[in-house]
Amino acid sequence: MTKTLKTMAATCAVGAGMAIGASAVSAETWDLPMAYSATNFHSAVGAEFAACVTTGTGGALTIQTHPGGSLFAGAEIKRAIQSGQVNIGERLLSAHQNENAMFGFDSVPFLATSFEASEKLWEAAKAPLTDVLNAQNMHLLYSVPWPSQGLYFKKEVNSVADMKGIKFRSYNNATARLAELSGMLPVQIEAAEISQAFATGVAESMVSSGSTGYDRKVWESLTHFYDVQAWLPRNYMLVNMDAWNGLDAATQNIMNGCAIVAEYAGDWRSIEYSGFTLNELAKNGMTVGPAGDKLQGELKAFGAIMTEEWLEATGEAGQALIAAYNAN
Ligand code: PCA
Repeated sequence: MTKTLKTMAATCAVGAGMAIGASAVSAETWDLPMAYSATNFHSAVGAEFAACVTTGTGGALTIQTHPGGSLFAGAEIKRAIQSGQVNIGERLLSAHQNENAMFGFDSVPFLATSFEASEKLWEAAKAPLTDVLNAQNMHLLYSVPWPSQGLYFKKEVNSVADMKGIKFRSYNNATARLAELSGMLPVQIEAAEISQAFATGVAESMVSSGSTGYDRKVWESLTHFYDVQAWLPRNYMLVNMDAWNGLDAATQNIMNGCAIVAEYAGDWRSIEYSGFTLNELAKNGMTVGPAGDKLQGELKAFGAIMTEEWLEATGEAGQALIAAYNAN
């Protein structure tokens, strides 16, 4: 090696060493709490999103997911993000409808009952919801719907009269209100805890997707799933606004790119998981099918009441959202 080459090689080595040293100093890890089991499709999409950001930033920003409520229970995740206890997290926002009724737009019974309608509703809701989230010091990255919501019981149910007095597991205000209107007794329980709640008899019914029934193996305690297609609630990937503003533009771009891919992949997984999980419920011995006309009609009437109540609670913002949805 000539002297010049030797010098160049040494310079490169020092340069590379400095670069590695510099990125090691600035490398950060963000913990990402999630409420649902690691095998759930939302959690799988979140893990892929995290890997995308980690790879995309060359490890300068590593995102570490914590599924199953292991870092923060579902009910605590939103506050943890807002307050900066964590920089990023995923949450079902309809559970926070008591803070702002707009968070419940995705849980109005029979407003949007298919994946297609849910997508249309989301297009109409995205701008106003982003405003609400920004005002709460959060940046929205992406949102993915759950499959449509059906009713689980441990007996055959043909009408609302059959539901009277049943202990019902709720996950937000809308589910609790539906229970109340049907004469059931609501008790709010996170998905991570429901297998135990059903096994011990704390709850004996719920409204949820086939996905959550499958994730929590509810056939061990429950027998019937009525695919009433009431609504498709959504999960949201949220970043603390100060943490977001602290990122350089290149990192923000990578995160936004990964978020677009995650939302797209999540939409498809939700559709696929829907059919797969309903089959699995049946394979494991549950009676799976549509509700009878009487029950479906009675539930629709509750939907009309709850739509009125939601419009009353949201006022002009809710009216504008529905108008935008209908115009899409
Ligand atoms: N599963 C979640 C929310 C909606 C759903 O399908 C749950 O039951 O908690």
